[in-house]
Amino acid sequence: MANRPLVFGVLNVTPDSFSDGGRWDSPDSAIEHARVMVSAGADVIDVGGESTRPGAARIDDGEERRRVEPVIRALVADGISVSLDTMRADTARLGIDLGVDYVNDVSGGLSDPAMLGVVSGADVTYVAMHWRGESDVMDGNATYGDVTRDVVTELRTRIDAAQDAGIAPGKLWIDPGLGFAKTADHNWQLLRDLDQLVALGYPVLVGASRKRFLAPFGENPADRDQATAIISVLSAESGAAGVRVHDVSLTVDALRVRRAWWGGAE
Ligand code: PMM
Repeated sequence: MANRPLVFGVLNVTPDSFSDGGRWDSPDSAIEHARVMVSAGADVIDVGGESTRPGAARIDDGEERRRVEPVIRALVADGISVSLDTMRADTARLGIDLGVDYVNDVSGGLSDPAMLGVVSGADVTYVAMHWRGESDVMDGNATYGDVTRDVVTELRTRIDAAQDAGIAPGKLWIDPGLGFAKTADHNWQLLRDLDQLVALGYPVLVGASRKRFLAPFGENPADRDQATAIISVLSAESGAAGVRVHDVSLTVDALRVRRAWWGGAE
């Protein structure tokens, strides 16, 4: 039986994320929500201080650090494994100093030229997501010959850049970047072909949770959690090492069903 993927609980400390914007933008409410996700079985909490929803404009980097710092401090003090979702090297450096285990960079090192160097000098795992430009332009970059082949090729260049910068192969994850410069059809094809990303030899993180391509299963983002949990199981079947989700409890439950299916003890 394949291993259970790690469950990354999404914690957007932002006023404007598409799926949960504004719900956890005070440190106390964010910390409380993270604890609830950990009780529900989250292995890692992915803290983000800047929205990457389509069309979003960038925020000031000081503002990003101000949003995430108190939350990371509290979660690390609780012994919770933290991933920091940032495209900025200075924010990553702060997270590293505070003790995060993962730096999750949706730009795969393309947004900030200092990022790979900052990460390579630290004892953290780097998640390189497939990306084709800032949120305000990405929808215009959703043109591919064959989306899986192109994403694999572009991720390979990010893997090479990470290794050239000194990031150890054992400290690198990759992510297809569902919804980032991708149409619904592109997302489904990437999910269908997930084994081709897994074949690159790095742990693969899948972030489908509540995204627009799941709109046929729920008009509002929070109504897409069942569809998300099913994708978590199907991703696990294709060899994903992690799933990034808003509703931790549904995904953990679905992964328990998968475990029982394969004869694992409950
Ligand atoms: N998606 C979002 C933000 N960060 N990080 C990774 N590694 N993969 C993703 O798919 C991803 C991400 C956008 O979703 P949100 O607004 O719900 O956080």
